[in-house]
Amino acid sequence: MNVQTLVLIKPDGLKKSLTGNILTRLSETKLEIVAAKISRVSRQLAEAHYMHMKDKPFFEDLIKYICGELHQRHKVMAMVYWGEDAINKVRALAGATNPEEADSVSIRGAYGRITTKGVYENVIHASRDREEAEREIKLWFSPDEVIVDLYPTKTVELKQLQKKVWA
Ligand code: 3AN
Repeated sequence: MNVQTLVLIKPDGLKKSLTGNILTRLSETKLEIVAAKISRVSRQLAEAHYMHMKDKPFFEDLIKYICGELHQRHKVMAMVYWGEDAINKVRALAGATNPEEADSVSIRGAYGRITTKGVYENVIHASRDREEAEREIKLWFSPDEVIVDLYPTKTVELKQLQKKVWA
């Protein structure tokens, strides 16, 4: 059965020019990329993404990390991978949360580190389960940015919408 999962290449991955390596590793899964973009990460988006971590002592560092404040790269690469068993396949390739404990050939094991301040710089995010994937995909992408219909949508009429277009 096809499922979808959110993948983020975090600011450390972008700063270390690991995008190509990570995408190559992810291509081993033979999953399809159905959405992709480079995204600025506002504090609001970061807090919503990591809302389940808000009571952790490292929450503030985690927010600074994903917002790019630790790497002077205020962006992430966000993607939706889609296909058979996508969540488990991507999580297996990503490796354990703690990069020191991650299998050394996993993405986090190969490229992640723990800083002297104790921040896990683990290069990549991958949704944990189907509920988390749905919440996260809806947070990072609008329906028209995804090329397959993943979740039900509705059409709303927006009046006086201001939108930037090419001049
Ligand atoms: P995962 O990203 O593997 O699903 P979560 O959801 O438990 O793991 O944690 C979210 C993020 O919080 C991790 N990717 C990592 O950046 C950070 N994190 C988790 N546990 C710790 C920890 N003990 N110390 C520092 N950072 C952590």
